Amino acid sequence: MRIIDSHTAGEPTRTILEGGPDLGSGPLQDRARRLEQAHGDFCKAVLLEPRGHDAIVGALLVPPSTPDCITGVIYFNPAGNLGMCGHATIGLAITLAHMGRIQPGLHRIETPVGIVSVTLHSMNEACVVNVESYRYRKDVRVMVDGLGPITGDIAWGGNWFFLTKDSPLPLEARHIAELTRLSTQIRTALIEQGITGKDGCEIDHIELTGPAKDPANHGRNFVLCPGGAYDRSPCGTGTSAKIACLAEDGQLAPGTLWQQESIIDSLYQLRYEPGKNGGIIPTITGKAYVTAEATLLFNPDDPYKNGIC
Ligand code: PYC
Repeated sequence: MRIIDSHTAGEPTRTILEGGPDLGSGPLQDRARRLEQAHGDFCKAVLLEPRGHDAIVGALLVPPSTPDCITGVIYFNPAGNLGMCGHATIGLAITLAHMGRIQPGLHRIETPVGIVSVTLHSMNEACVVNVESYRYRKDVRVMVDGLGPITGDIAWGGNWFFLTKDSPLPLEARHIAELTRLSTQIRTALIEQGITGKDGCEIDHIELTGPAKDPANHGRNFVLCPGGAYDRSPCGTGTSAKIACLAEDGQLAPGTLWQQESIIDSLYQLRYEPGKNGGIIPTITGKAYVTAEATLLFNPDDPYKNGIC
């Protein structure tokens, strides 16, 4: 199986160029569902140790159903599929440029939650116009064991997020283990208390937000991803959800720059335009670098050929 690895603002993406499972034909959403339901072993084998680790997001290239898209893509992590993925879309664009498959300019990419477009600025920088993002519920209180009540907004940015107003702990890299533990407790409490996104969708990403460390920036976050790893990047879909909340509160005007820091100090630049359905259309700009070109081998005799789960 041929792969190319990259990282976007520190967050890894593994693009699978060939050798993935046969998902049949039809709408991309259906093929994505088949990947999740019937090929969990494949996803874990590609991402987890001993070939990888739990922070990697997989980007499986598939034929698009819409002819003007350069590719279809299904993003997944060890816990299942992602709807959209900001960092992985920037990583994918840089990977395709590295392979000589795309040139600077605008390209459309089909994801299971809609078509996004990506503009390749250079060999290491791209911007993504994300799917329409919106706040679903404001000031939702969840009781968390040992922490008490935590208030946050529920918003969609291509995935579902619970965004706290403040972080219970300073957003500093030395607190990553504790931030991971707290965010996991919040996610568990949301599930136990039946607090969901629209149509009962599970809120699988927790975003602790706070003020920027560098006064040149506008916000900082810690994002817990569904597999239990934290996002090294400022999380493209998570920051889309964040600026959707700011827009609704009248705190960020269309076209205004929002510079978002991650927990490891990496950066994205975002702006938005109003969407057609009352939400916003975010544009996320970031940098990515290719880190490896490889062929993954799966020896049938290897007891860990499906990953260490
Ligand atoms: O950048 O959207 C993102 C993302 C989601 C999960 C990991 N990264």
